[in-house]
Amino acid sequence: MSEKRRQICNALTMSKIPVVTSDVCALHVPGAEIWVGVRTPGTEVPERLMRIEDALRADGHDFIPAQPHSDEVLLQVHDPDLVHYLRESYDRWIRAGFDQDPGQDRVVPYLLPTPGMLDGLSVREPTSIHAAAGRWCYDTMTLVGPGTWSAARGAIDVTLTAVDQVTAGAPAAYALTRPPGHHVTRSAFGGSCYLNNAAVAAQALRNAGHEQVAIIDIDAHHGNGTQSIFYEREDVTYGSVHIDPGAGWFPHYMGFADEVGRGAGIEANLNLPLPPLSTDVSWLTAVEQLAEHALTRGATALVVSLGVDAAIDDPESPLHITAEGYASAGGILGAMNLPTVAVQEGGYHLDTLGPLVAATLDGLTRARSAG
Ligand code: SP5
Ligand code: ZN
Repeated sequence: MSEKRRQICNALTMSKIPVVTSDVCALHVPGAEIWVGVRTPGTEVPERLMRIEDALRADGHDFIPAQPHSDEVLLQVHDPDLVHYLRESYDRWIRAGFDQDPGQDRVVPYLLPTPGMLDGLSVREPTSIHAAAGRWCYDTMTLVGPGTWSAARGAIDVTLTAVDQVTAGAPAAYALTRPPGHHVTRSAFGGSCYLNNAAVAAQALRNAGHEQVAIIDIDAHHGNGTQSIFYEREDVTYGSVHIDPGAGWFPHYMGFADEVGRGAGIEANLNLPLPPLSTDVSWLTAVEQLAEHALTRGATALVVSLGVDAAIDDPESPLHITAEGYASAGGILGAMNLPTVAVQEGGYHLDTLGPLVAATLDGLTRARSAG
């Protein structure tokens, strides 16, 4: 086919990836992050949603409202007690009067039952909410406010609706999720995340009959929660390119190259940490390696943890990826030609995050159509 004819053909067949949204995702207002003990403005703000939505509307995407889904898949990837805690914690905090005395309007941990503290004893379920705050959350940056549960649970509905699109035959769907999810393990949340949207997407695709599902995580940070949920499983591969935790970056304790999976999950996990100031070429080489790893493992469906905080202007990471880099990453992922669910993770530079997501989705669609 001539290049001209191919372009015309693409224009006719190329439809924009459908975007699933829910208004409730805007209800989570972090209020602050307690960072080294100081109350700082949070960066994972509701406006992120509007900025992404605006860019995708301008680009001509179709929008689909999220449909309610049961807790079934959610409880396959998370401890029911974590889910129960998140549902109730804000109301318990207010009932205990912490908003009045000492005047803290968000749920914030003060005591963390670390392995060193417990010294082999199993963790007891604390009776008070201010102790429970450290039982389920592993940092002081991820506060629970009045709309947090609704938004986090709404993001699960957004995710599962995107999965439904793909299992019904759409080549790809994008879940405009907020809050993000990839830092949440089976039973602990943190890193501005409350429920693991990407893990829920992967599990739902498994339930729909895909024998091998790949998660590729291009958020600037290592998705320690997703890695951990699937670490011993051979049916879900997790691959991530991210800022090197060994260079002093969140999540600090996980995301190293020697974490390859455990037991049946050995070799299903691939971490590609990059040094600060890395640019497009090394980042895209890593994305290619992740795609190859997933295909070699026999993946028949793909979940993309689409964070755009590796971008050069982003305040939360020192990676220097351009919009063209994101478009090329979309191209690499699209060329895998698998049914694909992309879920939004991080990305905090309000002026560029919409165009970055749009560029990635555009790259994804073009590569598929050209295939
Ligand atoms: C989903 C996601 O991208 N989570 C990122 C969590 C990492 N947050 C680390 C925050 C470190 C402190 N931020 C203070 C910002 C001061 N410029
Ligand atoms: Zn991130």
